[in-house]
Amino acid sequence: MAKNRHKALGLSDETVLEMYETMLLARKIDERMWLLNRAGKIPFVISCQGQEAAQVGAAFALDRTKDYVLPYYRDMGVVLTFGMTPRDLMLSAFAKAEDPNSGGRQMPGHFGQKKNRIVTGSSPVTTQVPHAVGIALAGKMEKKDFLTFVTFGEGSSNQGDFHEGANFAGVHKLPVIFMCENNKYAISVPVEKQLACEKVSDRAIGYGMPGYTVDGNDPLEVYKVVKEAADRARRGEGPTLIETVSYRLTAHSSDDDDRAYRTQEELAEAKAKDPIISFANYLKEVGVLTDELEKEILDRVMKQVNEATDYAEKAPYAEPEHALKYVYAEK
Ligand SMILES: Cc1ncc(C[n+]2csc(CCOP(=O)(O)OP(=O)(O)O)c2C)c(N)n1
Ligand SMILES: [Mg+2]
Repeated sequence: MAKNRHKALGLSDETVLEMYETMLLARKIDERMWLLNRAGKIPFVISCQGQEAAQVGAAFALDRTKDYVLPYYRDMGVVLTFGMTPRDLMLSAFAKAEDPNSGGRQMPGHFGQKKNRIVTGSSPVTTQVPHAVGIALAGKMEKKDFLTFVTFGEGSSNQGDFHEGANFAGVHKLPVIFMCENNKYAISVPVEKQLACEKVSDRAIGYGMPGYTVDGNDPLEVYKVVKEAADRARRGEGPTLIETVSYRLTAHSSDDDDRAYRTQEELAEAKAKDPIISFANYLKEVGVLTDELEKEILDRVMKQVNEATDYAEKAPYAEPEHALKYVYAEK
């Protein structure tokens, strides 16, 4: 039998199965969204596919009762772990009035849900980074017990917002975890044309914090490094920069044709390392997952995806005049 790595991290069999189910749920919601988009039922999709292990591994290492997350548009695995439901996500995809993220105003992927401490983001990439730093500063000043977790792509790590936020957090030793989800592309630009350094994590030294690069296809590796970063933050030792390396398995979005800039061979090679399949294989090797249980989980996931789709498709749109709500002061 293969080495049981999750026990060594203090993770129970139930917890790793829950991680697997959350990764699969994110994948199946995402796949359904592409079908709905191609059927002309929803306007836009931006995918988590290929990044579920990094997202779920990281989110499970945080405290879901008190930490704040500032996700970026691909982070379905993070928001599902923090309590957003498939129905919430589908309501957003269909842009319906009941969408908790923005009442159908924003494009999907602009996650925000106050009750689960998921902080809403803007469309310009990386603006969430200084927001995460500011929330961590406020928490420190008010002696509150939480950390902030912020994610962004490797392309976004070249924006000024990243460098300003990281420097400020390093100077003030703020409880922030910066996680760069390196998926090798920024739309059509490959990583070699984005970064002058070898790794995004090489930048950590410039901001006085530790930096780590881990396999983003392995949820347990990501869990381990994020857990250590969370422990450091809670001890008052400041921020950490983590880079998870994986691969974007879909086109940039439903409006992009990736055949114009990457080969089918490259994509097939990445698909052979699909994190959901490799995690299922690990769980089978250590005797936690059986074929029977795998089917049971898939059935449960698909039931949720179907129910969420039906509910959101039937749900009403917002009244047109609601577009002006929260724009002007109301008497
Ligand atoms: C400031 C800004 N510039 C450009 C864009 C357009 N844009 C949206 S996503 C994206 C690529 C970002 O790449 P990366 O950070 O690697 O994230 P990924 O999409 O690969 O996950 C760009 C250029 C934007 N939204 N905001
Ligand atoms: Mg990228």
